[in-house]
Amino acid sequence: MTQSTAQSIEDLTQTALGELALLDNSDALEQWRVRYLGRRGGLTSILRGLSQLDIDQRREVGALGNRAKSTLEEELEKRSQEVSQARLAQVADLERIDVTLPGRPVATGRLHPTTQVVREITDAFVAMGFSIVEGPEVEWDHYNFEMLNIPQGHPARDMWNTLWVDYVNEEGQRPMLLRTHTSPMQARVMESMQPPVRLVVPGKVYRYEATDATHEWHFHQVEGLAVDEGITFADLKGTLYEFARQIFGARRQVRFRCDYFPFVEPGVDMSIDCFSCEGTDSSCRICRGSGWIEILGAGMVHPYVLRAVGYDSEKYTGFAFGLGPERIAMLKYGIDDIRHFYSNDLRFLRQF
Ligand code: 2NM
Repeated sequence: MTQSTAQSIEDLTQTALGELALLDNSDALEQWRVRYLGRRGGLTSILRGLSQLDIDQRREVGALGNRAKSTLEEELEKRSQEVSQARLAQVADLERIDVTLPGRPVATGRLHPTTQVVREITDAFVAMGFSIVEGPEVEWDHYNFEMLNIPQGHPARDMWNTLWVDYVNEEGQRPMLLRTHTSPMQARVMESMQPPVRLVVPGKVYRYEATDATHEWHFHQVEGLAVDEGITFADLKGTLYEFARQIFGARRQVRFRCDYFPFVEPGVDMSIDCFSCEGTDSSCRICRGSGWIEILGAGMVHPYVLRAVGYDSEKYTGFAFGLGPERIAMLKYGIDDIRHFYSNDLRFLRQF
């Protein structure tokens, strides 16, 4: 009995130590402790059996058992220390910062080239006392055409190939559209306040149009308006000349020529002298040898438009203008295809 109990203690000790060496975390160590040293553990069971033995054997085997218990406890303590040290080292390794490594670049976004140019343009007018106003992109025929002296059947409606919204009213008409210019907002503002008015309306506009290098079905406009007593064509010229110099540089010259827009009379277009060849290159890519680049349309607000919004056209006069930021950006940056703006090619966008 003594012999076999002593052997069990020895076997159990060897098995336990063998397992202990393989444990690498505190949960496993605790399970090991319960298995061998706990109240129902292997060693405890053996020692409980000692009561069956006579007093001498009990003393002898008891001493053996206690030594085994101490050995297991000491080894457990040692292994616990090793495991927690290893864990600390692991954490330290994970958290180690190599301050000599180069920083990782932070990927930031940027403003779309159209947005940048729209802001440059509106900034120039804000500096001259204009306010910025924005309006709806889905408009009524009423504001987009009727109020701007373009009634139904007017040949000038052909100038704007309109995208109509499917909505049909009680009279069987489709009165809703995607605005073809931003001027409907100017009609809305004039309708809601008396002069003096000085505002610019930047925003998206839409045309039912096949796309090519110089045409998109959606693009941007900045349209402007100044109405007050005594505003003359000289105010139009001075304002737009100053604008051209802000955007294209103080050396620029401007040229006005007659043009037609139904909401103005007289109407003009404005060109700047070619900043690329200064009129010296007959095969210039920018001005095509003419020496002039057309950058906007303008005119004196038609009396019909002033009357439509409820202004006294005998008392007030005004000038208005419209321009395309994409076209301005194409000229400024030498972009040869308007479709680059909205095809979301990062190789294009990252250049701005
Ligand atoms: C242009 C050219 C000429 C224009 C006119 C108006 C309004 F609302 F006052 F009648 N807004 N914008 C205008 C005039 C726009 O774009 C080429």
